Amino acid sequence: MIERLNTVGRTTSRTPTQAGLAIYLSADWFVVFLAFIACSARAAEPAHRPNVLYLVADQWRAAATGYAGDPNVKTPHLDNLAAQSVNFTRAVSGCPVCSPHRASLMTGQFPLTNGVFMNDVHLRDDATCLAEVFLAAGYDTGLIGKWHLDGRGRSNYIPPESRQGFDYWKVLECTHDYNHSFYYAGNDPTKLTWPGYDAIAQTQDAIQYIKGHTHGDKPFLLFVSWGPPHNPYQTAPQNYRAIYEPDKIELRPNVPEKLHKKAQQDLAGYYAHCTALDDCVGELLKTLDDTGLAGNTIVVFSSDHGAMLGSQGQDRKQRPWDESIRVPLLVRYPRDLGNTGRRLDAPINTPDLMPTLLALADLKCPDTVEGLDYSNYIRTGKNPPKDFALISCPAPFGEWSRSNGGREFRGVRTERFTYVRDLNGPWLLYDNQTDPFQQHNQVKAPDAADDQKKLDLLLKRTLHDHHDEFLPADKYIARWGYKVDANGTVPYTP
Ligand SMILES: [Ca+2]
Repeated sequence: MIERLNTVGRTTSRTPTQAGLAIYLSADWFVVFLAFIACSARAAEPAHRPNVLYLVADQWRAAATGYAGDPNVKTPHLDNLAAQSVNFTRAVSGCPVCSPHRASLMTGQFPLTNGVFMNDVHLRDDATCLAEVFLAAGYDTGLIGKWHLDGRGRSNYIPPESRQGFDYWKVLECTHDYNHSFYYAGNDPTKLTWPGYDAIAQTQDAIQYIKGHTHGDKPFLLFVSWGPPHNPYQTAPQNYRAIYEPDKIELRPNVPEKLHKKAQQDLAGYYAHCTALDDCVGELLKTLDDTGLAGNTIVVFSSDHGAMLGSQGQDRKQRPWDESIRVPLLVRYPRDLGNTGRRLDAPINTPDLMPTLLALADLKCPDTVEGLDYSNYIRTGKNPPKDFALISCPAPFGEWSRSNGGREFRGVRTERFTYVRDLNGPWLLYDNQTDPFQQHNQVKAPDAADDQKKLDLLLKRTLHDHHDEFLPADKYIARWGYKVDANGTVPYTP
């Protein structure tokens, strides 16, 4: 068999005769030859390109997994996945709320660029999105579950021109009524119902999709976008709720005492959702094993944002504290990255996910993307393309309206520090190394003045680079023509 070369001069297939050929080469040339083969494994023909299975939960904070050290939650399948994955220990959701995360994930852009800096607004149909790049490269593309980028009613049918490159489509804009959950399939505007608990039904659908690609000549990009563990917290199937007793939940030390009882009750339900999803993850991974697709499939597990759940006396997300901004992020790709778990501690931000995934799949990144490619950092564990993540709330709304303490902010999360300004000036500074639960705000503390000065410069330089003027919310709302209610929220029909 003769080895073929593609246009960029890399090999496109490997044969047993290559090993025999090597015997005839000198030692130096043998090294070159091995490098050549290693290279060929990455530059496959479209038919040999990796599949991508992207699992995204809603409101699953980084701390709430067994592998991250949560003393309560049971996530054996994710723990097993983490042991085989690159684990980004400081993955950040830069604008930690639903639609902004999802828009940044799909476009590789920051929220003020793509316009989705609030929930329930429409991501422009002409945005250049991740799935469109995969589709153009010959992939089958699929989305099952939640979208939340249409902004024209949370139960409305979403037309094909607004699906941003997803072909297989079993989607609802947004619901958290997990046991009465609707969706639309493809181009049929008939509202359908997921039987039982929607995450389990959606997982079963994803399993069928994967099985349908066992012998296909086209690779797939499949997003499974679950609604849990987002509130309501007491709605997971009973067998999962039975695992967690509120009284026995150990709380993070930054939950004030007056909230202990509520936090324990919420967390018991939250963890029940997490364990239900963990079983879904287990079934999907088993399907990849059973179909023989595991080696050549990039599996990503992450969430759109975290959850405060009583920490700092706060609930929900949008806030700049770690419980809100930090998300799980596992990347497993056995063929290219091996099967040994590794921790990567440099922050990675939502806009970085698209360019990184495209690079792992050896696809060209569109020049509309603002995020950075972390694939080399994933491969080598060295030289991350940057060592901080920009965090922001361009417009407080909804569950973090002004009456509830909501405010515009910009900040940086480095491996060690969190530094945040609001419109009045420096607001928060934490040394997360000595103060992992962020209980001692060091803003204006004399001992921290040097650190604050450096972080302030880093933030200002970053905002300058992003052409982010850090204006009051109403300027951006007017610029994008959004209509908001008295609470600062874009109204929506459920
Ligand atoms: Ca969300």
